[in-house]
This record gives sequence, C-alpha cells and structure tokens, in this order.
Amino acid sequence: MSTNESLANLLKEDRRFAPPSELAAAANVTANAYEQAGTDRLGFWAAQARRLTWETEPIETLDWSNPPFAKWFADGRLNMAYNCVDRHVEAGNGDRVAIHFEGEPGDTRTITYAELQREVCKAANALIELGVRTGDRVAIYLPMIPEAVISMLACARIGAPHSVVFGGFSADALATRIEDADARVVITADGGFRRGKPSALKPAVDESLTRPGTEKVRNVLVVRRTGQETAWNDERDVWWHELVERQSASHVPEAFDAEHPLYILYTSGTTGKPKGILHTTGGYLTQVSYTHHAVFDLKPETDVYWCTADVGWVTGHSYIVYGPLSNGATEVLYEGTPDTPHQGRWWEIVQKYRVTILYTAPTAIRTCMKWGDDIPAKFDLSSLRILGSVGEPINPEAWIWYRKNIGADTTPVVDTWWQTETGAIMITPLPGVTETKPGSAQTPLPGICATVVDDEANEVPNGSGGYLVLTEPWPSMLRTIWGDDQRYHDTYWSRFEGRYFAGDGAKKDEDGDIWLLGRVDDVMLVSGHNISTTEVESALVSHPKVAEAAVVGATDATTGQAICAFVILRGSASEDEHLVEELRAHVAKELGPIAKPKRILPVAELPKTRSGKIMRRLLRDVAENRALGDVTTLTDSSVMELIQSKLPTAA
Ligand code: 6R9
Repeated sequence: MSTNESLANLLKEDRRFAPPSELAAAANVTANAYEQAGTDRLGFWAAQARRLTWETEPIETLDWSNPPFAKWFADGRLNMAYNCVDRHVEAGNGDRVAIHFEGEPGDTRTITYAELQREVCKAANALIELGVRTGDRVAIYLPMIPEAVISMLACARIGAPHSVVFGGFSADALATRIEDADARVVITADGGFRRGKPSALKPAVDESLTRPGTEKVRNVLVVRRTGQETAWNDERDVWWHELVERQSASHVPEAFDAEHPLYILYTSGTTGKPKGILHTTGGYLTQVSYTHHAVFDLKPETDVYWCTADVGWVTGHSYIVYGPLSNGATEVLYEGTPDTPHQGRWWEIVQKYRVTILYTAPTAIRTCMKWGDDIPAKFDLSSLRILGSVGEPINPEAWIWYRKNIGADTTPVVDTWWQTETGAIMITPLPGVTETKPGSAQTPLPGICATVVDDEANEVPNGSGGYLVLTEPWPSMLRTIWGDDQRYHDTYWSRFEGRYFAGDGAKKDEDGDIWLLGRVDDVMLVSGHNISTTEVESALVSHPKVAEAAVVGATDATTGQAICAFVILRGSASEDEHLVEELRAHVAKELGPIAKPKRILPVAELPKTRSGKIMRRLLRDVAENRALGDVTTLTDSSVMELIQSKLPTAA
C-alpha cells in the first residue's frame, strides 16, 4: 500500500502535550517499564501475572510451540471472580464502593465490594441450581445494570464461559450467537430504560428460542428492571428476584487452569458469519489488569473511574468488568444514553460522582462537539485527571476538543488502540510518561511488539504507511475462533507469515510513533492513489463547521473510486449553498487536490454500530445506489432512510 502521498495531513499535526509533572511524579508506571520489557519480555509479563492472586503460581510463562495457538501461564491455577471481588474483601476493603450505578430514570444503587461478593456468590449458586456446570456456556442479554456485571462474574466464578450479546441486537442475531456457542441458559431482563422509555428485551429472547439450533437452552433467568408486562413460559423462565435472592451468599471459589475458557464474544466483521472470539483466564486477566493500572494510572483508594462503553462490547468486558474490578477500582455504571433527559447528562454524572478517569469513544466526543461547548461548560469537571479514547481513530480536532472542553486543557488524553481479538489495550501513550500527539495511539505498551509493514511484509521506514501487525504473542490474545481453528489461522495469521494481521492500516511518523488509519477494507483508491478514509475525515473535522464526517470510496468511471463524504455540522453551523465548496476547498488545502471529495452530503446522523463505529459499508451502498447490506448490527436503522432521502439523484 503506497499511502505515502497522503501522509501530509496527520504528519502536519505538530501540537505536543507533556504529561503534567505531578501526575508523572506519582505515576503507577514509568519509562522504566519499556526498558524492563525490552530486555526480558516474558520476564516482564511473568512479573505482571504476579499482580494477580493464584491458587497455584505459574512457572511457565508462554508456550508458543504450536503457533498460532498460544498458552500463557498454563501450569497456573486461579479463580477470576476471586481476583475481581473476594481478594479485595479479604484485604479489608469490603466497604469500598465497587459500583456507583446510575439508572437512566435517575434511580441509583451503590454496591460495595462486600456486597458485590454476596451478589456474585448468590448468582453463582443460582446458576448451579439451574444445572450449569463448569464449561457450560451461558448467554447474557442484559441492559447496563449491575446484574450484567454480577452475571459475568458469577459465570467466571463457576468456570462457565459467558457469551454477552448486545441488548440492542435482534432476535436473529441473538439466536445465531446462542446456537454457535451452544448455550444452556440465557440471562436477560424484562427490559431496560433507553431514551426515557422502557425498552423490552425478553420478547427478543422468546423469539430467538423459537429458532432451530437453540433447543438446548433449558432456562431463561429474567431480571425485573422495568416492571413491564412480560410473556412467561413456566417451564423455562425463572425470575432473578425469586431464584437468586433465596440463594446462600457464600460460595467457595474453585481455581481453574489459566487456559480455562472465560468468554466468547462475537465480532460481526464485514462479511460472513460472526466470529466467536475466545478468551481464556490467566493471560487475559494479567493483561487487562496491568493495562488498566498502567494506562489509567488507577489509584484505587482515591480514583473514581468511568468507562461509558456497553458491557456487550469488548471494552465493557475488559474495562468495566475484569480490569477495573481486579484492581479494586470504584467505578460508575450508567444505564442510558448521553442525552437523556438532557445533553449534559454525562457531565452531570462526572460532577455528581467526582469522576477522575473517563474512558469513552471518539463517536461520543464528536457528538458532544456537535451539541456545543456550552453544555459541558455548565458542569464542574475539575475532578477529571485522565481521559481515554477507544474504538476508532480519533481525529486531531476531536482530541483537542476533548482535552480542552472536558479536560480543562490539562488532563492527558490517552488514545488506546486494541481489538476484541487482542483482549486488552496494545498501543497507547502512558499518561505519566508519553508526550502526547493529538490523533495518534503512538507507542506499543511495554511487553507488546507492533509494527507497520508493506505488502511484502517488510517493515516500513519512519514516515511511511502500510499494515499494522503484531509480531509477538501477548497474554490477552484470542486463543482461537470458537469452533473454527482454521478460520482463526486464516483470518489473522496467514496474510503475513508468523505475524498477527490486525486488518488496520497504519503509518509511522518521523519519531516512529504509530498513527492508525482505519480498516484496510475502507482504504480508497483514487486515480491510483491510496487514500485513507481517516485522513479525509480528520481534514473535514478540522473545519470549524464540521462535527463529524464519514468518507467512502464510490466506484467512479474516471478515477476508479471517487471520494464521497457525509458530514454532520456543528450545532451553530448552517447549511448554505457555499458550504460544500468551502469544505471541498478546505480538504484540498489540508491534504492536496487528490483528496478533494467529489461529493459532500450534509446529514443529520451517521449509521453506527452499538460500539459507535461508523458503518462505511452501508454508506458505500448508498453512494453506489445499491440496496443496503446487513443492517442488523446498526443502533438505529431509521438513520439510513434519512440519509437516502437526502440523495438527489444517482451517483
Ligand atoms: C476495542 C475495540 C477493533 C477495531 C480496530 C480499529 C478500531 C479501536 C482504536 C481503533 C484507531 C484507536 N479501533 N481503537 N482505531 N484508534 N484507538 O474497539 O474493539 O470493537 O473489536 O474494534 O476498532 O479498526 O481494529 P473492536
């Protein structure tokens, strides 16, 4: 991939931000860690594994004798839930708040570590009563309520791998996942609150269980959240408040092998059947726990941490459940949307709980930009000391907006690159060490080996672009695709011999720092030039009138592909006849004439997945006047109708 000609824009980004000196002086992790891991990578990870409590300490670190099938800490034994809950109670921190729950309607619940231990034990005993045994799979289809966290920990406690399915997915998507994982029990709720209204969940479960392939589900465990009318199957359905509440609050955790399966999480990908990404216990927890400690500099006694992700996304698994709780964090769990009942809801929550660390996605940041600077300005956000970003490349302007309007222009922003498959953060600045650059994930963490290669697998020199690869196994790596070792090999390990292919385009700047350029499938080819969607989008977002942009390449008779941009304007900007020309000229100035979009369409919304990723595939369908492909993983399918109605004529 010859992305060199389009390197101009992001490399022109020369704003730099040193870590605040106070933070640097007291940081959990210092520059030293890079050196240690550089000299003895496996020794470094073995030391991080000792941050956990093992029933049998591992002697072996990595077994890579049968690549790409890794085993980490294989002779060690531990219990996941013990590490996330019980050990904090045993250490005398039972009274510390684990979860500040904030329901969308404003109801709250405070759960200490001692209470969490009782809840998890009761849920574990309930699952046992339902006949769930070690190794059985449990599907979890819940809103963002404490029972989601409790259910995951209860499954982990008894060694029953969970498969969490987004509450927003359809009955069909749920059925496919239940069938593929061969689940025996489904945990759900009558519904959850979304945008001020109860939104039912149980009907989708009922419908999914009429589909062939789901017959082995014996029970559905139902949390009463909204109190809405719910159809009931007496033989199969059990209320949480009836079954779980009457259980004993003690349960002795059993240790499992480090390689015992912890969970399956499905990634939709762009084509084909969803991939069940399999994660196991010891290596996964080692890396999520260490990265949470290092990247967010968590001080469990004083910090209040908030990750706004949904538990149905990997970010929720690693950075709401396993990472923070293994570190004894106090965290916020919020059920609803950022604009219910008003657009300042998130900032009100930050103010209320004095949140110190906030971890969110670029899509949310751009949405707040669109709503206007005056909204966060009304709240006291002075407690914040670290801001994180994940999910997509963050445009430099959105990064700056985040730091300035949310972080008082002082808090470090850590842009963390990773994937469902990597299990934990891989490339990121460290808040007390790295001089940050807006828009770049910058540096592989200590113990992580990543680089950028060209088509022939040669490492590219600084200043050049290509494909992001991981060159050494890491503790929280996926172990396989559930039930399909061959697909695991073919998808990730066949493109470049012996290296993990992430599917992302990237480049190295003159300092060797890594900039992510979006999925390789999204790269456009215009008159023989490779142009990354990320760069054109960032150029558009750097215009004061644009809050958000999505760019796709549409087939074009003269140039091969033509750049087609969909833009959302900022709150104050209006759509006038000169706007499109102004934006085209702006991109040409920022990136060069080759990157000038052929078409620019102002729209009200963009199609996104529940984790906030723009679904460019659907926009390509629109730009090329095709029928829309699969829309089942879209948050809101009416968005596409809105966009299509804006299209004047054929492309
Ligand atoms: C954690 C998560 C993975 C894909 C990944 C990449 C994109 C995530 C990013 C980022 C640039 C970042 N991505 N974080 N791109 N900068 N900081 O998002 O997992 O849902 O599996 O998505 O997301 O394209 O390959 P997942």
